[in-house]
Amino acid sequence: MDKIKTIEGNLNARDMRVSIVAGRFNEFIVESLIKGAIHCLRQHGATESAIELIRVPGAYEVPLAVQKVAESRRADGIIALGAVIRGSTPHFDYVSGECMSGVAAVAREHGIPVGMGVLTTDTIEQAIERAGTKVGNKGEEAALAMIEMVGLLRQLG
Ligand code: INI
Repeated sequence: MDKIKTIEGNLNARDMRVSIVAGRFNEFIVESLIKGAIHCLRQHGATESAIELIRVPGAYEVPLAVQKVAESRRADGIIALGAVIRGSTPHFDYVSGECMSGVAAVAREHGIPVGMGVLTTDTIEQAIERAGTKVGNKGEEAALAMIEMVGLLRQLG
C-alpha cells in the first residue's frame, strides 16, 4: 500500500468560485441547508465574494439552473440544495427522481462537481433532523463533498 500513488482532493476552498442552487419549496428547511453550506465553505477558506446563491422555485427546477451554471463556467463547483418531502401522491417520486438524475447528468456531462444536498424524506421530522439537528446538516455535507471533488478534479486534469 505504501508504494501506491493515492490521489485525493484536499479540503481547501480558498480560491474556489461556488454557486449554490437552492429550491424555495419547504423554505424553512432549505434555509438551514444554505446556512450549513455557507458555514462549511467559509470554514474551508472560501471568501463571501466567491459564493453566489441562486434561488429556484423547487427541487424540480434545480437541474436546469445547475445546467446553466455549468454551461456558463461561472463556478468551479456547485451545491444543489432543496427539500422534497413525501406527500400522499406520487408527486414526490417524480420531483425527487428528476432532481437527482438531472443534477447527476449535468455533473457528468460538464465534468463539474455538484454537491448533492437535496433532502428526500418521508416526513418533515426526518427533514428537520437532516437540516442541522439530530443527523447533522446535509447542506454542510454537500459543500464538503464538493470542495473535495473540485480539488480532486484539479489534480486529475
Ligand atoms: N418541490 C420541492 O422542492 N419539494 C417538495 O416537497 C415539493 N412537493 O412536495 O411538491 C416540490 N414541488 C414543487 C416542484 O419542485 C416544482 O417547483 C413545481 O412542480 C413547479 O414546477
